[in-house]
Amino acid sequence: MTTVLVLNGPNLGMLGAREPEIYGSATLADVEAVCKQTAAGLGLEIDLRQTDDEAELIGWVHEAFERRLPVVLNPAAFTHYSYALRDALAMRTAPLVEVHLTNPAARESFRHVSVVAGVADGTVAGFGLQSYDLALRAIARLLAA
Ligand code: DHK
Repeated sequence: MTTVLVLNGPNLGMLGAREPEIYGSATLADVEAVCKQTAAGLGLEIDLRQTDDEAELIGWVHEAFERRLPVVLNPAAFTHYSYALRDALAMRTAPLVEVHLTNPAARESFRHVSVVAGVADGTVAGFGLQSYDLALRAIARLLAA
């Protein structure tokens, strides 16, 4: 069974407590539950991880490269400025879908740029927890294509 890495960047471990008026009341454990349920229906397994550390996240991207694993990635704030993350993702050997809970295009101007989007197959943003559901469905389509 194919494993999908569901990688989450800084501050996403604080979901539920973090600015709930923006990010909602769901926790990262709730994100994991949605991902597990969706993945089971698609015949996939997920390995969900979160870090506040850019180097650790890049290490996981290298692991995905080496193991040829598809990735659903919420880079959080790294989305907007981490060229190092972008360069790691450019090496990818399997589908990559960028995901966001909120719609960055409808928020502050610094969130309007994603340095990651250009190396992803696509981006799902603005649907809260369901963004992850949709991203996994996109991964399944890409794997089947
Ligand atoms: C999460 C973050 O932490 C922000 O830095 C991004 C993203 C948006 C989200 O909507 O999931 O700008």
